Amino acid sequence: MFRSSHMQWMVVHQASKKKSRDHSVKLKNESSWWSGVEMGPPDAILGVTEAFKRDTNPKKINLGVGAYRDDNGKPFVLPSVRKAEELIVSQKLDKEYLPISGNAEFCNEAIKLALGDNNPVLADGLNVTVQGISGTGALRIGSAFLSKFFPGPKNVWLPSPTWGNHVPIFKHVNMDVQHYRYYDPKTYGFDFAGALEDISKIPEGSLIMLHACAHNPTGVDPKPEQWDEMSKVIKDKKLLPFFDMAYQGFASGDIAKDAYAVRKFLEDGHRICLSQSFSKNMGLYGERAGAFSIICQDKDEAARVMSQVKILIRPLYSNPPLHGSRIVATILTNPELR
Ligand code: IK2
Repeated sequence: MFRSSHMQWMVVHQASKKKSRDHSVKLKNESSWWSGVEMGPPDAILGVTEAFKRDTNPKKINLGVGAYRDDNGKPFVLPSVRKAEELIVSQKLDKEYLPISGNAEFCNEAIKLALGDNNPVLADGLNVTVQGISGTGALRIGSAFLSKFFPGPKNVWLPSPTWGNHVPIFKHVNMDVQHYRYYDPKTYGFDFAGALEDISKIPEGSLIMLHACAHNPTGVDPKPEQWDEMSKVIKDKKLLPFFDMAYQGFASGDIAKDAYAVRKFLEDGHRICLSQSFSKNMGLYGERAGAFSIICQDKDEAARVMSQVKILIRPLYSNPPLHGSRIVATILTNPELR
């Protein structure tokens, strides 16, 4: 049944393809569709990797994107990841599509890692968590949702400086990008007073982006008591905090310590957005394993938000990739690998 209607479609499609081939021959002779496309600059971070690959100097070192290397400077895959892959392959799992929202076990484990297993938010079913195409994809889902549904001003306040990709991610969804002071070059530390002063001037009901830990590019994080203070000011201003957690475990070596800000803000009653990446803490860069979460007021709201997030994802990439999510879920549910 499927075959015959599919074959019919093929016949019609082949005929129309021939027509469009004739058309493209004509176009080539006249002018190109893309003659007006200007050369763009290489990406500030990934462009360094491209230049590194082209460079023939034997002493070259790639100081662009951060990724695990062995003592010979070669890419390093964590033994726990290798073991997880062996376990996955040995199960001879199928390759069916994941749901739009991704691998449910992965989503569940990801959000538990961020919030802590016993967080009441999870027990109450207040989280909407979907798998993203790693941290960047999670941020893209978040920015798309916020640009469509955030009731506050259509701008986002980012720390200065911030990860270079934050700016285009929000600009792509037509949100204005503003900055609050973060790094103090005089002390090489966190500009606590400057950050608080700027945050206290952000218009009420706005969106603020916070690096949960291991701030990129400075590596400078607020201390727990500074987070406490920031949580108060952000609450007073009724801002929506969007945490980008791309390095859980990297700042202190302790998953829980690095989640301090996220957990504290929830404890203080904030409803947050959260993007997570497993590129760095599991060294899964190319597997693109990440998650995006929104913490809602109640279960009913969570169901409505989930329905809209899925509507946004479906025409973007339909559903996320399997393998990386299986690796993460295997590691997080296996005490030895974890
Ligand atoms: N958010 C922050 C703050 C990051 O530093 C990164 C990863 N940065 O390094 C890789 C790069 O520059 O592309 C991300 C999000 C996104 O991480 P990923 O999409 O690799 O999971």
